[in-house]
Amino acid sequence: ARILAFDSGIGGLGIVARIRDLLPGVAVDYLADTAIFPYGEQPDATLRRRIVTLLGQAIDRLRPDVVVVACNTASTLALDSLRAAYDVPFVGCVPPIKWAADHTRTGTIGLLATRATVRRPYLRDLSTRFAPDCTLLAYGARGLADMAEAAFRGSPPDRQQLKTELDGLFDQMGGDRIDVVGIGCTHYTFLLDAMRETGPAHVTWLDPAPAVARQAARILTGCDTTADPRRPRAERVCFTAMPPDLAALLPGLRRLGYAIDAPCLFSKDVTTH
Ligand code: DGN
Repeated sequence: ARILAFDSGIGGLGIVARIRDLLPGVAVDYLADTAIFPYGEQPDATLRRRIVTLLGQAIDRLRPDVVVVACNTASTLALDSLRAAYDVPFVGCVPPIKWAADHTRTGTIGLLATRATVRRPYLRDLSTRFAPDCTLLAYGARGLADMAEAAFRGSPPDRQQLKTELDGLFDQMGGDRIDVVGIGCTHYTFLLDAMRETGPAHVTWLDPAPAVARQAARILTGCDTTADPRRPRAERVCFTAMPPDLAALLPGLRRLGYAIDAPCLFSKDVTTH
C-alpha cells in the first residue's frame, strides 16, 4: 500500500511520524507545496484551485491508495472539492474541536491555527456542531509555522517569541479560563514540547496527529500493509520549490526513514484554470 501525505511545508511530517508508528511497512510519499509556503496567508480561491490541481498531478504520478491532507489550512478549504474531483480516499486534518469540547472542564477551549483556518466558515461550523455549549477562543498565529520549520531543521524556538504568540491566545478576554488547547495546524506538532513549557501549566494540549494516522490506517484495512524485505521501500519526498537549505532538512527526513536521495522537485509550475 502507498500513502501520499501533503502539506505546505514540513507540518505533515509530524503525521508521517505517527503513520510510521502504526504502519511501518507502508510507503509514504510526501509532497510539500514549498513554492507558496505559508498557506495561512494565501487568498482562498487561488489556494483551492492550486491544491486541487497539484494533488491531481500527484495522484496521477504517485498512485496512492490514500491521500492524507496533512494540513488544516488546506483541509478546511479544499477537502470537499478534492473528494468531488478524485476517486481516491482522502483523510483530512481539521481542528480538534470535538475532542476539546469533550475534554474541557471550564467550558472555554482554545485553538491555535493559521490565520486562514481561524477565519474559515468550516471552523464556525465545527464549533456550532460539536461545541455548542463551549466558548471557543481561536488564535490565528503569524509566526508559529516559521518557528516550526526552523525547529524541524534543528533550531530550538525562541522562548520570548513563542510566549508572544501564545499570549495572543491566552491574553484574550476569558483566555485565563482556557484549560484545553487544540492544535489546528500540523506544523505546531514540532513546537509542542516548547509550548507545554512556555504556556500555562494547567493547560492540556490536544494534537490530532495520532488520530489522523489511525484514520489512514483504518482506510487501508484490507490493503497489504506489511513490508516486503526484498524490495526496499521506494518513497518520494517532493517539493514544488527546492528548499535552498535542503541539507538542513535531511537529518529530520532521515529520522523519519526517508532515504538521502528521496527529495525531488515535483512541478515547479502548477497551472490552474
Ligand atoms: N501546516 C499547515 C496547517 O496545518 O494549516 C499550514 C502551515 C502554513 O502554511 N502556514
